[in-house]
Amino acid sequence: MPKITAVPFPLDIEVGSTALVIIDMQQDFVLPGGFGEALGNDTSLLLAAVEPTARVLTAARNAGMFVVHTREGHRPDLSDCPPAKLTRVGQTFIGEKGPMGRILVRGEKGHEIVPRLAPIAGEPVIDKPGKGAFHATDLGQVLATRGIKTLVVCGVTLEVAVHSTVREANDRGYECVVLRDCVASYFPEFYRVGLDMITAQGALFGWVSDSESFVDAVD
Ligand code: C5J
Repeated sequence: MPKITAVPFPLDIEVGSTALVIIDMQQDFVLPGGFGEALGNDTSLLLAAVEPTARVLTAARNAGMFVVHTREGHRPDLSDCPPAKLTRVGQTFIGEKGPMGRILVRGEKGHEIVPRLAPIAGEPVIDKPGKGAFHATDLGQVLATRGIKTLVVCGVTLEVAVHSTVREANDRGYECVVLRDCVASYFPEFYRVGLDMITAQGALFGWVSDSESFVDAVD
């Protein structure tokens, strides 16, 4: 069984019961003109995670590993958007028109996954209205149907959607491995602490590894 080098200790990852989960690598977060930039952030910090994730995605596909993508966004009428998300100062532009279409709205260009990581046939895309990928989605059902026990997690942002999803998954009994160069934050401090929080106290929420170790493990 492949073993991946990780902190706080190496972990077995059986290809057949492991899924690569790529979280919210959407144009709205990663490229200028979307949600991330509207919040006042430097989106280039997130773009840096795309190439390492592309290498991981290729390795996972070559190994025959199950791949799942998620997207954060809302129905065009915003009926699935919690009122607080619409009214909190700083986020009131959800649903407004930007250069990539209506911000965080399904069907708009900004809502799409960046072309470099575009899903292919057989890779489910989970549309989620929240930060965590299990909340109000069928992700649990999709993973259970495939007998998945371990999640290798990439995506953005580390402290928001990645952390929310890893915590939800950990509570549901999944082993989670976050790949440090395949996740990103708009805030360097959140990136550092976010990774430490996952592995603290003997893998409180899971493990942290990197793209090279993943590729070596499944090669
Ligand atoms: C944020 C996300 N950062 N997908 N969403 O609001 O991490």
